[in-house]
Amino acid sequence: MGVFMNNKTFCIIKPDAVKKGYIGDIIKMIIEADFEIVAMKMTKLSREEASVFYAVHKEKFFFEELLEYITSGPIVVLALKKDDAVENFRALIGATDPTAAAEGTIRKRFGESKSYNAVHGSDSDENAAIELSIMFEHCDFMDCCGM
Ligand code: FUP
Repeated sequence: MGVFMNNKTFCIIKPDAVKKGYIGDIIKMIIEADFEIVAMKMTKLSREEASVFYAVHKEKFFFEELLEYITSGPIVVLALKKDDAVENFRALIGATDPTAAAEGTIRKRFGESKSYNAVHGSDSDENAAIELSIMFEHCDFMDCCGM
């Protein structure tokens, strides 16, 4: 194992999925895929927070649209635990473009387009650690206080 834990990942249930009432169905799929939820909250990102979170995409043509969208309404953020969490969660959510996502994936069921794709999942252990630290305080985690 490298410097980063490989048993945690970070998930966002994005504004489109929250607005359409999919929070419950998405969390059910996450639990049925044997992820443990170790932290969770509903929040709304400011433009500043979203710029920090999506800093890796700041040169991309879709950056402005991405900021508009992710700040457009409430989101649910989750810290998820499972062996090889990043890889397993990427498999559960499916391809970025929902039309290309495999059957049975979250994005196939609930995503609408490449931008409105229902959920985010970290793409590496390093980014999972960064994203979790941006969105949560250490004391938000169930396993930090032995529960
Ligand atoms: P993913 O890691 O699957 O979320 O996808 P990417 O890292 O390629 O994209 C990051 C975010 O940018 C995605 F949530 C969707 C958004 N995006 C767009 O809005 N338009 C695009 O053309 C590509 C990505």
